[in-house]
Amino acid sequence: MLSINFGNRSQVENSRLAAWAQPIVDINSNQIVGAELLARRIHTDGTTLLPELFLPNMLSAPDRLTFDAEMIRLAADFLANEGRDLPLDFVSVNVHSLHVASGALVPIVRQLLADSGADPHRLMIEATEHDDCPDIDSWRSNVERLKALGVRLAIDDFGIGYSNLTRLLDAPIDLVKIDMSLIQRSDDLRCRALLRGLVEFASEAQVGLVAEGVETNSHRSAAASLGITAAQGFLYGRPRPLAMLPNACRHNGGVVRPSVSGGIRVRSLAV
Ligand code: G
Ligand code: MN
Repeated sequence: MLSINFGNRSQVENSRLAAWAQPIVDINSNQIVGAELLARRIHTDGTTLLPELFLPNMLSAPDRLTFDAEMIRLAADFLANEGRDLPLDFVSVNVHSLHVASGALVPIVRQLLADSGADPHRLMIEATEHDDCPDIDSWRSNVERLKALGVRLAIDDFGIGYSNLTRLLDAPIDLVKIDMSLIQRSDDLRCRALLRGLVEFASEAQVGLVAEGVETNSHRSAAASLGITAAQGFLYGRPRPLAMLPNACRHNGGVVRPSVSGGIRVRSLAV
């Protein structure tokens, strides 16, 4: 049985970083097409600590950069080893937008790709919209430098926080992940109109879209009827230890059975 809590400071000190993964599925076939890695810390006593505990302590830029690099290393190592032959289009990892805009991630990603031998195209960098990113010119040029390494770029949590339309327009983004707050109110006519515009933009700009926070069949069908082709959320599966992802991709040909109680069942997927 997985035991999870928010822990305390001394638990964080006696713990190691681990990656968990949440599937991203094709909204029509329910096939797993990608996975987002999410940070956890595993205490020496086996308890899993959630990022709400350890991430807020780490918002200063150098610590956060090291943290982002460690998560990218876990993703790259997975892609080069257990994930090498899985039919996954990408594995994504969250980074602070400021580290994209500053260029600080470029040498790190280059080095981690070289160290691991991972296929760069299968690594998706998610720049979160929780963080301000005031300098559009350096955003564009450093997104281009990252893309020159062969990796793909996603905008995460689009629609909340510091979402900035010029960031979409000015840089060669591959994927937009639409924040769950928009997906979960997509029966609201004005919200649907906004999402229709985003779908039209994505088709014109050849950018992929993921509906985040799909928890119910009505979230799923609203997103599908708008033309959003990929989804992520509790309907398909909660985050699970990364070691369980290969089984999830192989089980039933990688087709997830949507379930309001959580999609993938832990017990059927022994680590
Ligand atoms: O900001 P980002 O989109 O990277 O956050 C992913 C977070 O969203 C994870 O902590 C994950 O557990 C959570 N999450 C994923 N799917 C759902 C969902 O369907 N509903 C809710 N409420 N949270 C979700
Ligand atoms: Mn994310």
